[in-house]
Amino acid sequence: MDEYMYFVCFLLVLGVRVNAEIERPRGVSISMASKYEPNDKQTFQCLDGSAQIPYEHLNDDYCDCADGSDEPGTSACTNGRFHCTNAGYTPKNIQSSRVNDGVCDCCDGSDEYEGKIECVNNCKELGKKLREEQDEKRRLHEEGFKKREGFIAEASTLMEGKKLKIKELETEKAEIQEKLKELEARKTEAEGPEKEAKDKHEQAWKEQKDAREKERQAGKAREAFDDLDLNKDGFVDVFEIIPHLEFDIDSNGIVSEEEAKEHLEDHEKVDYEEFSSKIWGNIHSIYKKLVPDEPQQVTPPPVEPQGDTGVPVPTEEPQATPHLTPLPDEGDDFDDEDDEDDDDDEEESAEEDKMPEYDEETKALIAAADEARKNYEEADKRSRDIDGEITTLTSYLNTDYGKDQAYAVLRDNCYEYTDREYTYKLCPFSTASQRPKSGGHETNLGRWGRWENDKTQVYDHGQNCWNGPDRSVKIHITCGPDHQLTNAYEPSRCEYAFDFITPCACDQHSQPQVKNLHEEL
Ligand code: MAN
Repeated sequence: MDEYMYFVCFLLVLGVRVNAEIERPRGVSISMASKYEPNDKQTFQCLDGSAQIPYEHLNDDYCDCADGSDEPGTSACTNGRFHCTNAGYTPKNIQSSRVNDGVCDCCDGSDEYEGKIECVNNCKELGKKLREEQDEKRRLHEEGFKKREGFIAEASTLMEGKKLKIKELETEKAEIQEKLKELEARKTEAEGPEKEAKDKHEQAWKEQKDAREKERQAGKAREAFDDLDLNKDGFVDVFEIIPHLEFDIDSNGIVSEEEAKEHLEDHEKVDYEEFSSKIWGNIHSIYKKLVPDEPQQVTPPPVEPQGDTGVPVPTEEPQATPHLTPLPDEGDDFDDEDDEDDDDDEEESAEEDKMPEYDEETKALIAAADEARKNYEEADKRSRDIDGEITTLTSYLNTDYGKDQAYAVLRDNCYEYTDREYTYKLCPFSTASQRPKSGGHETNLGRWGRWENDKTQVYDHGQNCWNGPDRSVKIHITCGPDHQLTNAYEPSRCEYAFDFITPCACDQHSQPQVKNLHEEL
């Protein structure tokens, strides 16, 4: 036996696997193999440096190292790890306690070498399946990547179109501004004569109306004077005012002489001229006509029977005057005829108060001014609409649509996801919302805020949460074959998270890494 063969036999005794490539004790990965190479002194240094043990104590089913590194291939150390190579599939580290426990944990069956159970090596099949899955993922990614290229081109065309539109609108706006100046001048020009003609017409009508009103009031003053002048002496005096309870200033139920006098502007009596020019204007709104009533104790100063002079002279005894009561207020059934007369009067006066139509010349001036106003207002509205359109377009262009502007294609679209309770909606670069499945109001979860990183968006300042923050959403974006909201949840109250897949996220860097199908033996 040559020296090499002797060494191999020595290793086999220790449970060290030998192959053409790398020799290492059982349960050790290729990457760790160098740490397990025997040194000159044939010792092993525990990986945590806690001890140095003879090489033959490796995998001797007795735990020497505090970190369990001396027993990678047995279940002796509670904290040890066993490495399954799983050639053809993915390598795996399992807890040492699972070695030879009668359960197949590694697809290559290497963890059950004592034969408690016969493990079938199905790593190849698993590897095949995994490769197929990864191929499908790669295919979808490729598909997404191609779509993304298309979106980038689409976004670029879209942006160019919008920039062009802004230019067009700006040109139109400049033209309209010029036109507006001219239209405003024309409007002012037409409104001058229009105003003059209208004012003239209205002034004439007002004068007519005032004259009519004056006449009407004069008639009413005459009527009231005649009614008040009970003794028909051509004067209204204090004692003729007293029966009129509407002149009771302090509301004590009677009209005192002083109160009566106050209404007569401190005169004992007034003739018609004074009444109509000074008194009527003050009392017409409160005055009420007296009507016959049950006898009541109204006591004007007693007057003596007319003497030779014809002037009434006060007598010793009070004399009854006709018993009168003010006319009832509107709404009483009293004296319907009079009411009707009043109604007729009012209708007539309302009819008279209506301004007559403008004459033909004024009408033509108004029509011309209306036309000038209409033209100005239309142009002004267009100018304001243009401002609005430019603002919208500018905000569109100023939004960050991610690398290569690929995400711009998502704008103006909305995506929904429904769970047991809510339908969640995401309108990228605009809003996120939530609406109960059972019906009811939509709750605003946030408006477009910012990119937190190249695959996470934030929508914030949503509807305030009772006793909590304003609602907000984080959108976690991953590559997928189509734009789709795939999940929505609420990690903490009123703070939501959406999962969104889209080809826009299929950039080259995020291509799925093919999992290392370990070829090591
Ligand atoms: C609504 C929904 C929920 C949220 C509560 C907070 O019911 O918006 O998502 O947790 O309000 O009160």
